[in-house]
Amino acid sequence: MGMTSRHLTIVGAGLAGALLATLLAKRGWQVDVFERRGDPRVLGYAGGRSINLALAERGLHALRNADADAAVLDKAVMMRGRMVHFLDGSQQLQRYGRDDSEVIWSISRGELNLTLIDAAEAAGARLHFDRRLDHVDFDRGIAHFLGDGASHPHAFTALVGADGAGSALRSEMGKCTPLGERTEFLGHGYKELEIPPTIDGDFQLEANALHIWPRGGYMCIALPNDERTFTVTLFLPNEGDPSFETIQDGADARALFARDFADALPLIPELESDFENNPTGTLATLYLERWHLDGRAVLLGDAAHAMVPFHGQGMNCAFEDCVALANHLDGDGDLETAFAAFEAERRPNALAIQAMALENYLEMRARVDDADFLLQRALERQLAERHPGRFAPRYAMVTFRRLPYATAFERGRVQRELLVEATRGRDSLDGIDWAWLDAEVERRLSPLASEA
Ligand code: FAD
Ligand code: 8RB
Repeated sequence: MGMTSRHLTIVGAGLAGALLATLLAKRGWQVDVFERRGDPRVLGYAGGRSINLALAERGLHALRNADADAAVLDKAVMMRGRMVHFLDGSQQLQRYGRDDSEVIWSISRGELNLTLIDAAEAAGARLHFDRRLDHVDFDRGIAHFLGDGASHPHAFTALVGADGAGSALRSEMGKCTPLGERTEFLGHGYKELEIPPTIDGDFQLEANALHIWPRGGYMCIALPNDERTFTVTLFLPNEGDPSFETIQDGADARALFARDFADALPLIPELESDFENNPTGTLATLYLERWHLDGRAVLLGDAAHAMVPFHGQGMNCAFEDCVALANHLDGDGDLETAFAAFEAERRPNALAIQAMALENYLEMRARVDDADFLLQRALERQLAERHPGRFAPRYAMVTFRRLPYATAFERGRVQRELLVEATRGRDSLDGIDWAWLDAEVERRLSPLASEA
């Protein structure tokens, strides 16, 4: 966009907003960012509890684009695989990748947000804290922000909505043009609990893993923090037994843990108060038919496509959105062309990762300890080794590679069919017809493109 007005206004200095501001400011754009909360560098990060996120290759690649990868990885904890905790207390590490070059990273949301806000400011973006978007006059090009007990009008060229799942900009856009918005609730919720360090200051569980307690209809997970704590998330249905209807207070939670998560129970000293004081989160997928309002506004990240958490890709996808939007904005077209091209590129990919995230809940809670699943997984690894240029496990395509999510979804479907056909009726890989399988891999799967 080689014109005079390379100016944009970003709503939200969360994960996507702060990264996008950095990317655009580095490319010479004038960027204003308005954030509802106060400056976390002054106030300390709001939210208090240590919440961690899994960072994977897509997110890391976006951070590299902003030169923020080193600062983030400095405080990250490597997770090599899922540590499955069985009902009898035994554990098994299932590696995510081939070696330590294929891992995911547990990072603190608060620290990450601080790092990105510093990067945005250093790159020249103007940040405005305590400014909540209230309403937008699209005809006059004026957005009204509330803060410090006053209303602050701001004349904009275009608005970018990085204001999260409850996006105020999305509702303002929806008043001008129908966005075809639909929210699908999962019917399961979550509760966060904490595992502190031992008295000697050590991790109470294997530090370099994402822990999973699969229990069929529900599960717990735990991610390590660099202060040597773990954040545990209990996922339960909203109704049925057990559910957030039957598990109401701390005593109910203790009884559930004693029965189903017995090895975790002694590690969570504040189970009752964590359960009673922390809010129960809801889980939903947000679908929109349109993400932009001509050249005046566009949505990205959770504001455009909130998803369930089970692939750990919400932030990773939001970061990938930021790089894509910055690239489209660097083209020769006007803002409307860039926004439309961004939406056309990213919406099919958002739909694919939303679907894969829903599918991964079933895999995590019900299949990681299932014999058919483990056999298919064993075959999948062998095929990936025999055909590194064609066959990559879907988890690896999503987590360690950067091919479009929609491509990973489609290739994953073809691979799954092959795995199911080849293992049907078997309980081991003995007697597998490798010649047939090798030929089918070549016939059904085109070579994987390199992503350098
Ligand atoms: P957000 O990060 O939510 O940022 C929105 C920002 O907008 C906030 O700063 C907010 O204060 C601000 N804002 C809101 N309304 C207004 C307004 N009206 N005016 C001005 N500012 C406003 N993803 C992963 O990839 N891996 C994980 O392991 C993972 N774990 C997660 C764990 C938890 C507990 C949760 C809740 C989410 C997790 N996610 C994870 C998802 C990830 O957090 C989101 O996908 C990601 O934060 C989306 O970024 P965003 O910038 O779109 O939204
Ligand atoms: N949002 C994650 C994975 C995949 C792990 C695997 C899963 C908690 C809320 Cl549930 C979950 C994964 O397949 O073995 N990678 O990263 C992160 C996850 O949950 C995060 C911490 C989370 N996200 C609301 C709660």
